[in-house]
Amino acid sequence: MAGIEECNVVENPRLVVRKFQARPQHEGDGAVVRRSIGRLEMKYFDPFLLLDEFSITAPAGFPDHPHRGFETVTYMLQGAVTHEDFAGHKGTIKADDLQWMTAGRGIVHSEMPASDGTQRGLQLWVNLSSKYKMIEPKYQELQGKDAAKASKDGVEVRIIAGEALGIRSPVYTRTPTMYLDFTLKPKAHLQQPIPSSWNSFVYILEGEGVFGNSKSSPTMAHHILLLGPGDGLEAWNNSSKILRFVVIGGEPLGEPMVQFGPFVMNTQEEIDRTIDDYQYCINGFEKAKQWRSASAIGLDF
Ligand code: FJH
Ligand code: FE
Repeated sequence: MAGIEECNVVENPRLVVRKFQARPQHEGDGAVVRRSIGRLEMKYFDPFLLLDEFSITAPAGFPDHPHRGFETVTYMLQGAVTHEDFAGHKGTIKADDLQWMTAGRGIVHSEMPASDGTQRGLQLWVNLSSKYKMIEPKYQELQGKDAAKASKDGVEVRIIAGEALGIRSPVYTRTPTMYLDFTLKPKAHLQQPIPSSWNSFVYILEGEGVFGNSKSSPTMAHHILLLGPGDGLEAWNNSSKILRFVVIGGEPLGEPMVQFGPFVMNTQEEIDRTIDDYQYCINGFEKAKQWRSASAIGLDF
């Protein structure tokens, strides 16, 4: 009977259809990432191209490199990274800060640890539909203190994109996307609506939780859980410790996708043109000519 104690916001909970551990792998210059989406077994979960959890110490990082055709979403959990692009846009992304970067027709940038100690964060790559792949690059940047937050009954949420507990994020998503960072106290239970036509998954950051079906066995940190059909997620923290995880969902683009490393287009012909554009510094890559980041030159930021 719904409605006596609480109104059921999820009537048809999504079940976990696939689950795997994101194991560490080498990336960039001496960096190690735990890649869940974007590795061989899970090349594309439309519209998501990649999810990396990164935990590094200087001097490892991601020196000058290009992107075209998608968005990178960098969310720091601990420490900080500095970034700098070929158009002079630069800054530091600190713990709890968000950078939503629309690479569009082209960005060349560096992402390097900003301080000593461990830097921990997530980077998500969201594909763009053909009509947005060649738009001018754009940034949406939000400091942790300005992030949308809500809490209720032992559930705390930071709303990076989309809506939870009646609060909306100010971030604009060209590919309709939700991105929620939940912390559940021991014994807390969550019901989070997710549009039925969207692809969605959970990535666990800390602790262990039960997802989809209250009788399923608990899953630990660094695991990704792909969710099946339904109108939302149910999760339980049956442990005696904090449970922290992100829930990410997006409307599938349903378009052909061809990827060559940091370039993501719709056809092989567009990829070939992109490789030429980057090599000859044209069609959006003009500023790459003779540009090197301060970190590549060895200057202090
Ligand atoms: C050389 N220079 C290889 C190179 C590769 C790259 C790359 C990186 C991230 C990332 C992941 C997590 C994060 C929060 C802080 C960033 C990623 C994060 C994904 C690829 C292909 C650069 C220079 C290189 O960037 O920011 O957590 N992940 C996919 N690779 C590079 O960016 C060799 C000499
Ligand atoms: Fe990058």
